[in-house]
Parts: sequence; C-alpha cells; structure tokens
Amino acid sequence: PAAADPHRPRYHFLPPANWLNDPNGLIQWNGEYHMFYQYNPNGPFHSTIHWGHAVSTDLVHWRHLSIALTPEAGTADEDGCWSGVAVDDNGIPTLIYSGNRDGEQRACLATSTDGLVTWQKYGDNPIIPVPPPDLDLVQYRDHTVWREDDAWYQLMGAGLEGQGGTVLLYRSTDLRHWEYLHPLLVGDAHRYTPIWLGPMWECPDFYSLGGRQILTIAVWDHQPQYSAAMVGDYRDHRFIPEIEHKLDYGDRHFYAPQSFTDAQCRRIIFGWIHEGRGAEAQLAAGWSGVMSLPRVLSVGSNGPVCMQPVPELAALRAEHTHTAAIDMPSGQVVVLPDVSGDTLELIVELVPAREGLCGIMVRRSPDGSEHTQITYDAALRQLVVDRSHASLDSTTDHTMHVAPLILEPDEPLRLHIFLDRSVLEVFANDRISITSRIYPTRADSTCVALLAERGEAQLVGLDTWQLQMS
Ligand code: DQQ
Repeated sequence: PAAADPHRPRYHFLPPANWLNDPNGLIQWNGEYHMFYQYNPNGPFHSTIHWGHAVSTDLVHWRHLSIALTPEAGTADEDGCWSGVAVDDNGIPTLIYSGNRDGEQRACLATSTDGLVTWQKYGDNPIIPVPPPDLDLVQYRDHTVWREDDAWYQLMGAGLEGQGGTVLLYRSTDLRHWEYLHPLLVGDAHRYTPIWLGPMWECPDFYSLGGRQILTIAVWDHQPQYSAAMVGDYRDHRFIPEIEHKLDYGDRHFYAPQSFTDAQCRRIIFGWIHEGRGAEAQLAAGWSGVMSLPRVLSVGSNGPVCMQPVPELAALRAEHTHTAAIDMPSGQVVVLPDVSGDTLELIVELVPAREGLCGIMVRRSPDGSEHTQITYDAALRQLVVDRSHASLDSTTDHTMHVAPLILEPDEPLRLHIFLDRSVLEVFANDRISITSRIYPTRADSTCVALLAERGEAQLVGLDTWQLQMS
C-alpha cells in the first residue's frame, strides 16, 4: 500500500514502511554520513521505539542498514530507545540516548566495533540513574554531548515544574560517569514574547557557529509544538541568549532537529517532518513521518539562525524549465502552462507591489478547487503558507503557517521551494523557512500558478526542475 500512496515522498528520506520521528546520532564517519532515527518497525505509529539507520556519501542518496538499537526486556531501555546522539570517543563510535522504561527516560550508552553497524549496550546502563534530586521536573530526556577542554559535557532536556523548559548540564571524563553541574539555562513559560518557550524542552542541540553560541530546543507541551533557536554567548558554563526565534515556521512539521559538523566544516541539520493527516490515514498508508532535507546552518547578519538546503540536492535535478519575466496583474491567478508536477524544485523571484501581496500556488487543480498558496504580504511583512484549500479532504491539516519577513527596500522576494508530493519545504530570502504537509485528493492537482493582489507584481524569473531520485 505504501508504494501506491500518492502522498508518499519520492526524494525525502523515510524508512521503507512504518513510523519515523526524530533524527538521531548524526555523524560523518570515514567519509560516510550516518543517520539514525526514531523508528517503530511494527507499525506507522509511535510505540516501542528502535533506532533505524541509514548511510550516505552525499546526504541525498541513502542506503538503509539494519536496526541499530532494539529495546531489551529487563534493561533500562525495555520500553524504547529514545533520542540521542553519536560521538567519536577517541576512535570508538559511541551513542548516548534515552532509555525508556515505565514512562521514565534515563541516559544510556552503546558502542560499536564494526563501523557503526552493530551496537553493544554498556553493561551499567543507565549511566545517569536518577535526575538531580532537588529539582521538580516536568519531563527529563534527550541529550547533546560535546568535548570541551579535557572533559565531556552533556545537556539533557527537561522542564522545571511551574517555571519552564530547561537544559541540565553534566560533565564527565569517560562518558560513563557523569557529574551534574547546574541548569545551563531556565526558560520562562509565563513569557510570550518574542516567542513562548513552553514548559519542557526536548532534543537540545548546542554548538558554536559564526562566532556565536546556538542552543536549539524542541518546545513540548504535552505534544510537539515547534523548534526554537537561541543565539547568544556561552561563558563560565552558562548560556546567555540574546535572540530567540522559531527555527522553522512550519511548527511541528520541523520538530526535534539535530545537527552535526561535517568534514567541510558545515553545520548540517535535519528535522522530523510530522504528518498533517490523522492516525487512521497514517495506518491506511502504512507509513508515517519524513526526514527533512539536509540544511546548512548559518547565523544571519542581524543575528538569527538561518537554514539553506545543501547544494548536493542539485543531484536530483532532471528536466528544467525557465519562465521569463512577466507582469502579474492585480487580482489574477496566472496558471503557468509549462510548469507542473508534484516533485519539483522551484526558484522564483518576485517583486510585490508596495503594500501588495504576491506569490505562487502549487498542487493546484485545473479548476482551482485545490491549491496551496505561498505568498508574501508586503503590508503585513509576512510570508504565509496557506493550506486552507490544500486538500478537499477536510480531515487533513489546513492551518496556516506564518513567518515574519522584512524585505529591504529593493529586495525582491526570493523563494526556493522543494515540493515532494505531500511535503513542502519553503526557503525565503536565505533567512526563513516554512516546512509543511499537504494532501491533495485529485490526481490533477499538479499545476503551478502565480498570483498578485492589491497591486501589480512582477515575476523576475522562475526556474523549475523536475526532481528525481537516480
Ligand atoms: N521523541 C523521542 C524523545 C523526544 C521526542 C521519543 C521528540 O526522546 O523527546 O521518540 O519528538
């Protein structure tokens, strides 16, 4: 059933069937990229989680390997091997992950001696048997681990009851014995601006980039909300954030991201793209969850964390179409006769009218009854992915995704869009992204159109590629 499903992505990574959530253990080893992920081999739903595993030499083509971690009865991970990371311990590949037992998560360790294929769990798991005793924690799990001076440091995600999300800092000399230091940072769940950081932080990630220190977290409030980035300084083992923003404005469609540094010194990030259709539809499809495209992280000129699709994705490009400049009259939808498909890369440059709105429609049916709109509103200074007509199936997610975007006076709107059937990844002006899911019901919902409102807009140019996995 999975292969016949018209919503199943063609070039995004996902397991052959069943459930995927968070990216885990991202590492480049002997030139190969390894991706582990939260995986339920027994159905398209979150249950007893294993670690799936795949390798790639180019971040685009992945080869599935056997399951890396399996929950083991009578041990600290008997109910699941939850999220974690991979580190190079002096030549020994080592995983630190959350063992799930009786609804509680504890740090566990595993190592490999055959090039990351099979993993031996440490005999004394869990390596951190209890959370710090004097803290009243909402939840407590997930790890990021790094080397600093002569020691290993680790952050665990958590939440302080009545206060907010936090990350707890630990230190170790051997990765197996950990000393708790203090919270690196405590968020305030009662503060709503610039963004709400919620009661609990999952999947922390902590690294320096462009001379700044970055903390990314997944904001959890009984369920996944969104990923947030904080940019600031790391001094005396404390983190002082200066800037906070959503990492991707598709909210739960870019959740629990993890990043790593590759041999080219690029910081590369993947996120879990949550479904936007109900559990029943996921069961019928036989699969659930998609990995985002790999993105390169950078710190923007005025401070925020930016993500761009990796250049290697050009390997997917097949047939190319160029659409030359045209004027887009106000109040009209201009259907492009030469451009259509459901697995596309689009690079489009548009100039909105002052205070006007302009954009592009994808997955549009010829009669317009289905379409997804990606528009920029110059008056509101917002980029919007409008899914209100994305599908005639009313059980699918139709909410709007809105991102703030302030264009400089002479700056055109530049959209870089990856469409992969039900997956939509939109990058705008090299500084914001919106990841989304759409489930058109009609086989002919493959048209692309331009639109302008409240004044004439200009198409500067559009390049389209059909994308294909070779
Ligand atoms: N997913 C994992 C947890 C993590 C959550 C469980 C985030 O370790 O907190 O599958 O999506």
